[in-house]
Amino acid sequence: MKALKGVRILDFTHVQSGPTCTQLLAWFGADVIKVERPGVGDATRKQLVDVPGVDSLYFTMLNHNKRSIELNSKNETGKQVLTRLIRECDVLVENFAPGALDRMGFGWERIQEINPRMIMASVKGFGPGKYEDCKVYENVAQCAGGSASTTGDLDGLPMVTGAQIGDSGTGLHLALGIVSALFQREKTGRGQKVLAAMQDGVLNLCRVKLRDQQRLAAGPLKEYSQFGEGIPFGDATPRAGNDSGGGQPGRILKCKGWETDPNAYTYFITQAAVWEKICDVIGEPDWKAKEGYATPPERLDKLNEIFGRIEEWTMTKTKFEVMDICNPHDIPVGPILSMKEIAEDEGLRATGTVVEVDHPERGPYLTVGNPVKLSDSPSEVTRSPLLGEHTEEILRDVLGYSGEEIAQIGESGAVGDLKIAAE
Ligand code: CAO
Repeated sequence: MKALKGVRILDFTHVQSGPTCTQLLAWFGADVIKVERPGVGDATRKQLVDVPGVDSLYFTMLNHNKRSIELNSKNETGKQVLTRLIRECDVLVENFAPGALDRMGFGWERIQEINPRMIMASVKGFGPGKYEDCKVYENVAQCAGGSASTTGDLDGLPMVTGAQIGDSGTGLHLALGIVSALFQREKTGRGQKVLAAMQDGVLNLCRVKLRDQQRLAAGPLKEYSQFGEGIPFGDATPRAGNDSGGGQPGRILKCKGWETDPNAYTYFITQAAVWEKICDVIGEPDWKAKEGYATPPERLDKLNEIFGRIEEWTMTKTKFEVMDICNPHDIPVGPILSMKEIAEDEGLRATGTVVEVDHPERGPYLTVGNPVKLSDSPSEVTRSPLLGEHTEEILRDVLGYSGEEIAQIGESGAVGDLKIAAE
């Protein structure tokens, strides 16, 4: 029994944002039917190819637990099949460029006519307004959502982050909207439109920076390193390097081996509540009561010196030793883990967060499993579908077409080459 058992998703998504959303729904037990252009499919199947001739990791890692139907939604027979699919499904998820669904003839009004219970969920780059017609990719959203202007060094360029907060982040937001709409439909019997704009999703994840924008009106942001260094603030939330986003000073510090290992670093937070323990651990017990060091406000103009001293200590330890020593004292530290270390992490394998999946064409590969664990609805990760692998199965089992009808649909050019002969 899975949480979303019985929910059928018509997955019209491509690239990353939409597929992230429908993959999550599939992990929670929804039947996700991915609609792909015959012979072409999701563009990511052929992007960043590491093994020639097989689906890329870009595609496989975003499309687990789904079924694939090849369907030309611009072909007349294809439109008839799509109409039947809309009737049979609970949710249509799409992240086409603005207006693409309308051009296909399947705008919101038409969808409601076909199935008033249908929930239509979309990712778009921007919400309604000046930029609503723009096509948008990850880094555009990071820039427009306030992330890039607040990320990076104070004297450096705005910076994008490796976490795909625009694509995968918005997919997550959309999934929550869909589940909420399904819950509401239980009471109203009606579907509704769900929109997650990438700019909005990124801004939601950057809300502490909008908090700081407003705090600026009351004076400089004292927890930012630039305050202690005497650098004046401008009129917008500045970039803060590796300062922590909360009220407690934090930095990334070198650990043993940093000269040759680009990830031999730890994050270290001088949490006020454990200041005395930090002093003991780094061998500066006098700082506990010393004037100018004893309270957080006094320390603000000495953060470079304090972190310099802590770093002298962390450089004598590996990042894991720092963790082992500091954790029992509740001193917040975190090793900078490389993707190699994460891929090899036994603990992440044990929880199903990192999973090895077998693929008939590419063989075994690693992926990220469901990061949200439900005690009553465990997720198993099954491989992504080959292009059109389930076309006939869906036409027959979901839509009830006979073998003869399936053959006719095949001949119409609406579905690409059928993988299995009609009955
Ligand atoms: N059968 C027939 N036609 C199909 C089809 C199918 N099964 N599936 C898609 N198409 C058509 C669409 O109808 C569209 O045709 P028109 O332009 O004639 O209306 C066309 O394929 C291309 O769709 P698109 O414009 O969405 O694709 P693109 O590669 O040009 O743009 C993207 C990609 C991501 C920039 C754009 O889709 C977009 O802005 N999406 C919203 C924001 C978003 O999700 N961005 C995240 C991208 S990374 O996750």
